[in-house]
Amino acid sequence: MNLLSGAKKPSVLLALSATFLPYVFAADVDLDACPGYRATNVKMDGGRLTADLALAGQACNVFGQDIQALSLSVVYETNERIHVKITDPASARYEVPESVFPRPNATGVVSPGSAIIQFNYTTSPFSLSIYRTSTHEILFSTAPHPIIFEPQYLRVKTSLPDNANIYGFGEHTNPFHLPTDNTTLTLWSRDAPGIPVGTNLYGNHPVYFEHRTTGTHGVFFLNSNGMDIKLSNVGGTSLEYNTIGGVLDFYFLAGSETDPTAVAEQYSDLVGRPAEVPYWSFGLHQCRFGYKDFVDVASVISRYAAADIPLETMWTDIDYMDRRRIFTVDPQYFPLNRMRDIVAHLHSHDQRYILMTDPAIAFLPDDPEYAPYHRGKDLDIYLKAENGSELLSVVWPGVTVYPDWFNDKVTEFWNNEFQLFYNPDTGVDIDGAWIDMNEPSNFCNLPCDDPFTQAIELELPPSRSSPPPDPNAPIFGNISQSRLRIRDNILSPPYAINNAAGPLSSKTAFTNAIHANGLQEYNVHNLYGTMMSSATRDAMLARRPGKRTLIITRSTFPGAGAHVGKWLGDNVSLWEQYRFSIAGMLNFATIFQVPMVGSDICGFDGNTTETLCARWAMLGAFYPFMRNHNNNDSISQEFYVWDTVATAARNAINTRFRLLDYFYTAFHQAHTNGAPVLNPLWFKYPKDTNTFPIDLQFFFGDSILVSPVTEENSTSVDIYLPKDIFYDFAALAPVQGAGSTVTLNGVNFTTIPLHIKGGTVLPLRVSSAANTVELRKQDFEFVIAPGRDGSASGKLYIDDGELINPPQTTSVDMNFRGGKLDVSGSFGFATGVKVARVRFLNVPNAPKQVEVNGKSVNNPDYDATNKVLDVVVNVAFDKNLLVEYS
Ligand SMILES: *[C@@H]1O[C@H](CO)[C@@H](O)[C@H](O)[C@H]1NC(C)=O
Ligand SMILES: *[C@@H]1O[C@H](CO)[C@@H](O)[C@H](O)[C@H]1NC(C)=O
Ligand SMILES: *[C@@H]1O[C@H](CO)[C@@H](O)[C@H](O)[C@H]1NC(C)=O
Ligand SMILES: *[C@@H]1O[C@H](CO)[C@@H](O)[C@H](O)[C@H]1NC(C)=O
Ligand SMILES: *[C@@H]1O[C@H](CO)[C@@H](O)[C@H](O)[C@H]1NC(C)=O
Ligand SMILES: *[C@@H]1O[C@H](CO)[C@@H](O)[C@H](O)[C@H]1NC(C)=O
Ligand SMILES: *[C@@H]1O[C@H](CO)[C@@H](O)[C@H](O)[C@H]1NC(C)=O
Ligand SMILES: *[C@@H]1O[C@H](CO)[C@@H](O)[C@H](O)[C@H]1NC(C)=O
Ligand SMILES: CC(=O)N[C@H]1CO[C@H](CO)[C@@H](O)[C@@H]1O
Repeated sequence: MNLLSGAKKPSVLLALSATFLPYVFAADVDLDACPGYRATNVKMDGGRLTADLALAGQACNVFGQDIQALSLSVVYETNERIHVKITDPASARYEVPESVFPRPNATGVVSPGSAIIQFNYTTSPFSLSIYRTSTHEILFSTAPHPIIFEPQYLRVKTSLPDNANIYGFGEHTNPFHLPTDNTTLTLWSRDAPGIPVGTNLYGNHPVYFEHRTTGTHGVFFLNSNGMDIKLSNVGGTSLEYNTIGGVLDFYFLAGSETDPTAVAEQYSDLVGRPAEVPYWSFGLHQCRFGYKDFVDVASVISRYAAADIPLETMWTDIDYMDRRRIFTVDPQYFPLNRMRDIVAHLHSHDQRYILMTDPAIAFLPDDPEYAPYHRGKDLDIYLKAENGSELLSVVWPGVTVYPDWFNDKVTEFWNNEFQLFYNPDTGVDIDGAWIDMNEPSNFCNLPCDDPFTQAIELELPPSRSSPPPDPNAPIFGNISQSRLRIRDNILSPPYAINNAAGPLSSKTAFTNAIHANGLQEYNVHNLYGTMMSSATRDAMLARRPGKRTLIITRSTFPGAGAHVGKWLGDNVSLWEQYRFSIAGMLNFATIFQVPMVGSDICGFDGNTTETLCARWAMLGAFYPFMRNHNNNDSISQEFYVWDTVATAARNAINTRFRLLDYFYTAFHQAHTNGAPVLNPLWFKYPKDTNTFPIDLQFFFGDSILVSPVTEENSTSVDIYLPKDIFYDFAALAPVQGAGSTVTLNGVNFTTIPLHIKGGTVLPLRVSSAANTVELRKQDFEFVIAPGRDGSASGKLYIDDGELINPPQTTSVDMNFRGGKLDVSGSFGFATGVKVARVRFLNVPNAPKQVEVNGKSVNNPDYDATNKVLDVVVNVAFDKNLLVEYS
């Protein structure tokens, strides 16, 4: 949530103080005229290369003094990964701490002879390139653009193929296929109301994948400083990094010449694989800012039940807090005993509860009642201003302080607060966590020299606008590192990144704040949200040891997915944002290794409409994280509010639930090897250039092609079908794709077009259920959708859905060829359900003979129109299974 949402005084918000900022955009200097470096003392030793780099001419000093001498280190870390690092040997510069981003273990160095990409260089001026061993195709090359290395400005520029296919870099509202024509992508965590197109948003992922018909590779720049990444077509397509600190630390990932999945897997080797989430996380989540009291929250739960829409998890935003102070409940509006009643009701109905926790803590040194502040003060865990006092900011409760995630005692503090406030016996027994405002966000306008007055002007905390409920109101009734050199300009560096908030410290913590380990906020700003994420995961694990966590954060850095999931922030109820949500989600799920992702369904800011909400409920059923969330001053948008939306939601959740074990299996796969849970079309059709720009269709898992209607009031959609065989998900009839666009007409407001990709054996639950606990009691069916070669395969993974290390698991492979389906694997986890039936698609004629485990089946059902053979099986799903027809 953001202040604009509930804004009382926009004029105060927009007033940026002019006294603070000598804020200038980078002058149009000819960076290519800089001298660059000359390589000397080049030493090669197997897969390691080192060299000295000396400034190769007159310093250009564009944004500071050029550093005269640098060190180059190149390591072939694996056959698919080369690590290139350029540092200043004379001075210890900031590098992303190991504690936040653990480097991959050096398992030894491989020989370049076995590597599938190679490092190459020129000596003077020094330039580096990476090329594919097999084809000598150049993937990255800094020639002829000199490297620039100054105290607060570092620049690397690579040439790219014309109109290169670049994906990644985030977090942004941009097409998935990034425009290369004059695009600047700025990385600097920012509370970004409305997630405006082309501006820096909450998180930072300096990684891209480049796709060519000859292969896909990836480049990860390990740097947490503010930066601008520029794509340009001037003088040939190029990509330029401009960062205001740290070192040049690049990992080049070879990817593969044939399968884009390989580069995702290699990136997961580097940043960590996604944490698994509990099975229930995939149920429907309902949230909004503006539920006014506990009666309101309870009535939403009841209304979902009455509307027969499977609500899995109820959420509450900051409304529950006493004067917006974290780790408190409002004694009148959300009294603890009634909150506990709500949680008890949810848990007894196999439903869950999640509350928001912000990082900022109300600064109340004179109020002994607010114990969390004092406990933090006693442990001395708050982020400090440059002069050593607590850094003050203004967030929801008024004047606030920030926990310093680098402090040695912060885990003790955070775990303890979670144990106390979220205590199952005495507190609010949450099932997951939601962490927001962790850029960190600050409402104080620069220069913020009087946060107390600003808090008053902004009316923070706001007073409540409704009277408190009767405390006994009935609910659930029947309804209706080392410091930087002093000469560095930490507040206003010479190169001004294109931060949409203006100066670096605007609307966030001051960049001259000092962390407990001496690091300056200037360098580690972009890590705050990800560090809060790991700390919150630790706190949730301490509450429920051994159990998987569902934690949803706003700000992320590479590696975040190993701890948390992500929602795409404060979007707007607009068709444009409904469309953009797919690209945003593909970035996180496919590129950044943060697969538990979704956008606020029906939109957060502004008023949604019935048809937008209906279409969005159905698209949202194919987000990994499915949550309806809404703002304080918007009209209600729970799915039961309109009949069309309720029907749309029921239909789509029905399909999502039937597919849930298929998707759960994909998630387990992602956790195991980094293969994405969502796939852009080009991941599956890498040679089909028509697929490269597509970001309004995607695959849910490997095989379900989702093609939502994308225009307001429209009941038709133009979809691209690659040259392959597909099956309509509803009718199961074959659809031949021709590598062309097809118009689907008559797509009403309760339908979303879905196709099964040929070559798939889909494991489905035979029916949906009211929640995921009930869903797990439904039988399975297998749908066999043969590919062009007549074969099909699939996987199914099942465990208890709760434990990080489940003792028993069931893992089966389904293979179909020549009329024979073979389901085999291990059945360690007892599902207690049966395989009810098997449906074979694209069967040209009624078969003469059908057998299940060698026993002949009488009168199998054959639908000649759709070519579907439906075989009743009804055997316990605890052993291998063979179903064949001839
Ligand atoms: C590296 O190896 C150590 C010791 O085997 C292990 O504790 C650590 O988790 C590993 N780190 C990564 C990033 O894999
Ligand atoms: C490596 O770079 C040198 C200098 O530019 C060039 O002559 C050589 O052809 C390159 N090697 C390969 C295999 O591309
Ligand atoms: C590039 O985009 C910027 C910002 O939108 C604009 O000011 C500039 O004129 C553009 N340059 C070119 C060459 O189009
Ligand atoms: C540190 O600076 C802040 C704001 O500039 C000021 O309010 C505070 O009194 C100072 N603290 C000390 C110990 O000087
Ligand atoms: C709700 O209504 C049902 C059926 O009319 C009844 O059985 C149940 O006791 C009622 N529950 C409450 C809490 O009043
Ligand atoms: C949303 O609708 C409400 C109620 O009709 C109205 O008061 C409000 O101004 C609307 N908001 C916007 C952003 O249009
Ligand atoms: C969609 O229909 C509504 C109601 O008729 C209308 O107000 C709106 O302008 C239409 N939108 C578009 C994009 O045509
Ligand atoms: C919408 O379309 C679906 C699929 O064609 C159909 O089953 C359903 O009855 C339609 N709903 C309405 C209200 O027409
Ligand atoms: C993608 C998109 O439509 N973004 C818009 C969101 O809303 C803000 C205003 O709140 C616009 O500035 C963005 O362009």
